[in-house]
Amino acid sequence: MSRRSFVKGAAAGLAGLAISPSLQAKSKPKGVAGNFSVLDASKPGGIDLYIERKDLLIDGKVGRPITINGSIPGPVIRMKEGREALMRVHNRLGESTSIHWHGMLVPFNMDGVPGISFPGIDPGETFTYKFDVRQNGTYWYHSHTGLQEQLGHYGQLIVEPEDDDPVDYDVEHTIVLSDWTFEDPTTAFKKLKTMEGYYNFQRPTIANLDDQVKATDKGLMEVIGKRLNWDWMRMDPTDIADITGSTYTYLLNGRSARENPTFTAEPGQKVRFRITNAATMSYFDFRIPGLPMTVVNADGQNVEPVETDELRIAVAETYDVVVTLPDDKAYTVFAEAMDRSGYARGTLAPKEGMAAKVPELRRRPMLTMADMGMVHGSMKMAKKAMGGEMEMAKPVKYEAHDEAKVSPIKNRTELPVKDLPTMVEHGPDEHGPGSITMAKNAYRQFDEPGVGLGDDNRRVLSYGQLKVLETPKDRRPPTREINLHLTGNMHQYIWGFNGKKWSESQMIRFKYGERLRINMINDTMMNHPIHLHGMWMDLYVGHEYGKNPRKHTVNVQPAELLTVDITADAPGQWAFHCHLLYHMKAGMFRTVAVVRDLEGEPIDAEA
Ligand SMILES: [Cu+2]
Repeated sequence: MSRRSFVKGAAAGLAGLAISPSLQAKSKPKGVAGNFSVLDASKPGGIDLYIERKDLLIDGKVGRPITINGSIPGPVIRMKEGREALMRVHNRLGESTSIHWHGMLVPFNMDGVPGISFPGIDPGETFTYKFDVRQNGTYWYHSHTGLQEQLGHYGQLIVEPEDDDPVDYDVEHTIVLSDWTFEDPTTAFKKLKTMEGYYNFQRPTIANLDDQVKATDKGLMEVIGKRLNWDWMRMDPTDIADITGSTYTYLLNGRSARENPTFTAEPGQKVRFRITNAATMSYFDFRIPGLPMTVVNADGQNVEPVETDELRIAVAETYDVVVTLPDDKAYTVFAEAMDRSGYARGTLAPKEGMAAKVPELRRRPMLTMADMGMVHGSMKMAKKAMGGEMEMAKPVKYEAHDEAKVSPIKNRTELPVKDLPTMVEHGPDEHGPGSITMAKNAYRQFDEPGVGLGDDNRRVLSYGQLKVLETPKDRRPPTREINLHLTGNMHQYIWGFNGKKWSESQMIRFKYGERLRINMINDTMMNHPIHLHGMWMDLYVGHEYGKNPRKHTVNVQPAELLTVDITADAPGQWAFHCHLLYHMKAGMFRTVAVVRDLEGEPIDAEA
């Protein structure tokens, strides 16, 4: 390479960064986050992916992420439906690694979860992933090893349809949202374990009571009274996120808000954004001020187009939206962290170098008693109400109980598929110290956009608006149901299901070929994005049964009762877990075994 071309290359790599030449020389940055490539895994011979620790400039500072082919996020991997995909993954780390293809239906030994579906990829080793692609849409991939995902080990995955794409668009852009920290993720996890609320600097205090009065439209005495109530419960109404912008830099395609990554289109063109939330702990509220968005795809599945102004994207979900660039102006692509502690941002414009006004962060939302299921009546009414009663689960001696006990095996009678109960009351059963609080009631919330949304005259997407474009093959009514409580103890940072961590739990068994139902009951005051590997979850949102959306990740809101139906058509054993990385690490994880009989071992699970 000539010196001239080298200099040109380096300048291009640093474009858009406000860095003085002297700083460039001193820190010798090896590259900038966000310079990722596009690879075709369906081409003959497949592709090679190199996992490597590397210094990169992130938000202008030197970080040491886990890169894939030299970048964070990793390359956009494209595949074709009906063809084989082949990826050779080379581990150049000093530790084991893995790649999980999130939302893809693959044989279990290609699913990439160490300890569940394969042993992991040792340092210096190469693992070849090979599978037939049987679906299309927007997906993503990431490490399923330790806390590697926090270090940048993720990327987008796009599967092109075999037949005509029902989505009409002129230009396509990919968006990977994530949360980066310059801290060691292991240190962050330790802080969460030992210092409750460590990253939550926005908690209400006497000093900011005035702000709270403004934020909630309540009188001072009422706010103080409410605050005392929360204190008594040893909970915190600002527990919106465990980790916040105090440590996180929110990234869009590896770029910080001030780096302003730009997406170009001609005025009049229809732009399809494929959006993945690859963050470990952060939900984003996504909007493009001034442009209505048409949602066309959710979790890789085409949906009936629905127009909206804003959508909340839970960790691990994907959405595709189509917008039309109306003129030769710039529009801000804005992804605000759910707890309002920061944002990721880009620009849609006819050319590079343009920018529009960046909206201000909104006020941090406050949880209400209703979010803890403390108020009777409809959620809409309840969210406006204050006060109410609180039931505390007494921290009784831990008593192991069989998951099968809460998973009654019904006779093969068909369960209803319409007009399911709108509310359940929490029974007298205790989940042990793994669940410090219980919502007294859990409610259907599929028409609720979520805490902090829907109050500012914007249309906000809710799950209830999602309808599959084409009814999937198997919509038999389920014949068996399992109740799964989402439980947690924030003070000890224990997260689990039915009061138990993964290490204390048994496999959840699905019978091969059956249709079964899981009722998730969120006993905690946090949102949890629950992900099932290998099989779809048909999400009950009250439509005609064939129209309910199909998801790989479902967000369960505080005190929500949420129901999914599943066809157990994937032999082997699979991961089923909360996709908040530190919740998963703390134990909010189950092994699902697809078995021939409900007492038996997983089918073909010798790997
Ligand atoms: Cu969780």
